[in-house]
Amino acid sequence: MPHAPELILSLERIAAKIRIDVIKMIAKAGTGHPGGSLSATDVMTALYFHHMRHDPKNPKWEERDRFVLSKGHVCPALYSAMAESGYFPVSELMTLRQLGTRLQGHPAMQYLPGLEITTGSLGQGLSAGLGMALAARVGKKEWRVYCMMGDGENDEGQIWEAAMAAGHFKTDNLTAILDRNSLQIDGCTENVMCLDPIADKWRAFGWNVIEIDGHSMEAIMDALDLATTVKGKPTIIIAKTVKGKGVSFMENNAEWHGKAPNKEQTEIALKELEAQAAKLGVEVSKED
Ligand SMILES: Cc1ncc(C[n+]2csc(CCOP(=O)(O)OP(=O)(O)O)c2C)c(N)n1
Ligand SMILES: [Mg+2]
Repeated sequence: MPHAPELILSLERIAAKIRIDVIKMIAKAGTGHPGGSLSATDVMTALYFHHMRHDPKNPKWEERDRFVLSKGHVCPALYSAMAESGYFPVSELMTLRQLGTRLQGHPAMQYLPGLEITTGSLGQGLSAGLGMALAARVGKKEWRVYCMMGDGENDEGQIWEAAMAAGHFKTDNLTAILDRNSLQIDGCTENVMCLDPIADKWRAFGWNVIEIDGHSMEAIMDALDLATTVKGKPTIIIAKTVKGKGVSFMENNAEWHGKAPNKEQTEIALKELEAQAAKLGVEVSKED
């Protein structure tokens, strides 16, 4: 069923805010990963603000859907989605990477309620998500598992062990999202370790594959809906994205994988993102 234009617009507005948060957080910390945070923002927004069943005021709610951020380095986007949806105060975002913060440089579940798992060492999230999905099946639970991976992360062998097992066990309550921004830490994914034909590879492991524009809110919402209807296999949504999306000098530039913008660069980035937000009708407060 098509989604109402007002819903799509409201999600686009939230995504615009999250991108602003991401830049402010990383700039304040002086360290972090903006590129992959900005590419993952739209999918994460759709999950946290519409698609997933969860209760920010009750993070341990047994019936909640589970989200696993396997590419843990992009946690600024996750923290912002969590704060903006009510897990903790938005003001806490500015503690990213400070000593003693709950918002560690990679997600640490022992500190922050709402995180399902500690990640950062790439390659492990899909295995954990698969375990959760199987646990739901054994417990006859309705909840679903969503696992977001990076494309560079798909170089990890453990991903393919989990992929094979998920296909074998026909875990149709598991939806993976591949943030296909075509860049990783050292440059173009196809030069570091050729992934294509990536869709065929996942299909060969027994997965239903949906390929979308990962910045089209409409396409993201349709794909997430479709994934829940597929029976007998897990689904992977290959979301074609732009690393650094929304900030002109960060877009498609591997240099911005894991570095904070300086003062001037932050000003330019925020000006661009705030203009995009304003176009969508978001009121941007200068004090935030
Ligand atoms: C096991 C492991 N090896 C290496 C790293 C260092 N590392 C951090 S991010 C990254 C690149 C990830 O690229 P990708 O998955 O494409 O992430 P994105 O482009 O979404 O930022 C690497 C190699 C790590 N975190 N874990
Ligand atoms: Mg990548």
